[in-house]
Amino acid sequence: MKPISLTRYLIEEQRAGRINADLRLLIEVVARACKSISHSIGKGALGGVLGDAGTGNIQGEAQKKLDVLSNEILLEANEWGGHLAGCASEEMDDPVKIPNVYPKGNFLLLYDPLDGSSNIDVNISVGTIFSVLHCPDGVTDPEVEHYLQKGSTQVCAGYTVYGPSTLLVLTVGNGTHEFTLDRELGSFLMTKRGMKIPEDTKEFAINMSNQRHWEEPMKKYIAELLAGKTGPRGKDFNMRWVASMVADVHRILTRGGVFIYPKDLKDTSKPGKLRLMYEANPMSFIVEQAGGASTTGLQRMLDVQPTALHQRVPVFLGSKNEIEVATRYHLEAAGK
Ligand code: AFP
Repeated sequence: MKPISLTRYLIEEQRAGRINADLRLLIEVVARACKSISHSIGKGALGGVLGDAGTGNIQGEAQKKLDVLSNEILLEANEWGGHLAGCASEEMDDPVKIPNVYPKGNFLLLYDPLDGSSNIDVNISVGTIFSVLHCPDGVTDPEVEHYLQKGSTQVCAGYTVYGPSTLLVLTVGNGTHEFTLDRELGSFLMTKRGMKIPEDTKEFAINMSNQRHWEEPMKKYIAELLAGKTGPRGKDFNMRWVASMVADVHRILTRGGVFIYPKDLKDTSKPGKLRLMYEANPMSFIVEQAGGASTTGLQRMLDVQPTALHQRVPVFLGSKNEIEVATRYHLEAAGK
């Protein structure tokens, strides 16, 4: 049977009353922008888009040309559509206001336009991550405070992986589904409905080079996995680390595993590397909708009350039973 298109899937979700027309059109606009990013990435060196932009973002990280380009593509595609009250990005210090010449909608869009961009110059998968929130009632010109909503209030979350094929993985709160870009047709077609993360796993993803900086419960958890069959867990574990969150999370959605970016003591001013609002929250919504779990090590990610737009957070996500063990060790160490 021919796979259904993203457009058909979204219309069916609208008919079932799970999304409204504005959210459907907003997702279509984001998907269209991602096709354009995929096209630019696909050109590689021939498109003159590789390398550094010579600028930095709010996190003090060097921006790649493709970070800047992807951000502009998403911004340009979304500001005139009439579905947004505002949007915010990893690459911009402050949220962007919708110009007055365009109609405004009542959704807020947050995104990381090109996650894993330090991989772009070596031709390894990168991606876009996005999260959609309601703009609070009565607010027409949203400020930062209006974006600071718990992840549990997200109405949609998704990511694309620009890899051997371009994939879009999406949830509107009714399961997590995968769409593959048909490059000839130019449309996303559903290739997996209702993705399910196995509850148990023998695979973990973590940047082991930070091991000496980790807190004790983290060291203990990973030491047990490394001990394999001869250790307390009684089974051998394998390790994978792409250093593109989208690719690591996609592997976990496909065959299980855990992805951990813990807090470490290398720079105590940073409670982790990853960003809550446009990395951890959308990924956590997607993972929970696929039967997995996601925590900060101490609490459910989607229950964290954000305090800043670019806030960092420790991330533990993936196969439920493993996340439960890692989280338990952290809670015990914290005396909870
Ligand atoms: P970049 O976008 O700077 O490449 O960072 C990618 C990322 O935020 C996430 O996608 C990876 O999982 C993680 O950082 C990789 O971190 P390490 O550089 O510590 O391996």
